[in-house]
Amino acid sequence: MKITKVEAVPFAIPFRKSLTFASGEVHVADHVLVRVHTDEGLIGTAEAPPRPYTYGETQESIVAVIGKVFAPQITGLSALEREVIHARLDRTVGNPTAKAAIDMAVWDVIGQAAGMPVTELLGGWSDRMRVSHMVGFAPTEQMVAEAERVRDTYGITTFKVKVGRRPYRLDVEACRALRTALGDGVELYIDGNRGWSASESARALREMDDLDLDLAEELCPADDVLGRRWLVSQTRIPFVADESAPTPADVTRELLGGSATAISIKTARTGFTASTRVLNQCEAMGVEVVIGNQIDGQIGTLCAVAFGAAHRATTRRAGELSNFLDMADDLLTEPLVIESGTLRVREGIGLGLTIDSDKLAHFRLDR
Ligand code: MUC
Ligand code: MG
Repeated sequence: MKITKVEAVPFAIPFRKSLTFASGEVHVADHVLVRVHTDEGLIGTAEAPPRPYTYGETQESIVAVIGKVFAPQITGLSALEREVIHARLDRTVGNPTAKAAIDMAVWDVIGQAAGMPVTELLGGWSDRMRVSHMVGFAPTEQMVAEAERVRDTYGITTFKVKVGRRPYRLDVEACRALRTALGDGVELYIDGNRGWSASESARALREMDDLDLDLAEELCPADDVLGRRWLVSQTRIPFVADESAPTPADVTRELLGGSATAISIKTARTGFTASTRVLNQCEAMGVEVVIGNQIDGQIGTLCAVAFGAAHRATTRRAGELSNFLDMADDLLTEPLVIESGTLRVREGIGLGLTIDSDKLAHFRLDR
């Protein structure tokens, strides 16, 4: 089962509704489709979503690093030599979504070769996850209207509210309006994408103390080391590290340093292999996790639910699995469906995904 080729195909699909947050905004899914081919004719598939404002990767850099660095390093290896594949990829620092997509595509090959669903190979805990929806920056009434629409249309009752604007009271007002409109039955949590200082975060959290927030994520930069520790030490809800903990080593540093008390696991940046390491670390240390979203398309979301549903700890909270709903189209032949607030894993061997060749021909940028 030798790897014969690793393809990196750039494509662009517009968002019907863009997502704006403290560190950036997304109007187009300018992602990279990654396909790992083997000598037995199996093809594993995954997608890499560049987030330049977070990790510095761009669509062009992902295509280049896969084509020039990673593909030559792993071509000729067996897809079963995952440790060797990772040792080669990990010689290069950074490039998380390029590495993660290769990892997940390799798992897809292994699942297909074994004739088994990847989600069952990973853990097989459940066949579904509850879904959490991200509400981006907008005037308060629009944020409320969006959450109500998503609740009424998809049955979603967990919302992550993007915060980190200045003055911070804009976000306090939006969160209060969401709680009032949606009632006590929904779960609300916040993600600042490092937009506030530690002291702004502390004030905002104090003013929202009565809103029954579940989690607070990346409210201020982890690089404000003492400020962040000071904030986390006084926060009464789990404080989630997302972009400050993109690798297992970062997870250790943030948790042991007191800069976070929970971890966002994103298959888009740690694939299945390193996500398993992060999850094992967190379970061993008694730290809560949440399945995050890197503003993935349907391929990435299918991967996230395959991993999230596979494990007990990742199913405790709703997973962030709905960003694809705002995209104008996608590449799967059979679209993902969110019903009654849940997303089911895809049945079938491997990752169970099939790419619509007409759509790929239409959206790919390298034709
Ligand atoms: C999130 O949870 O922060 C926005 C930027 C990014 O890196 O991921 C998304 C969502
Ligand atoms: Mg986040």
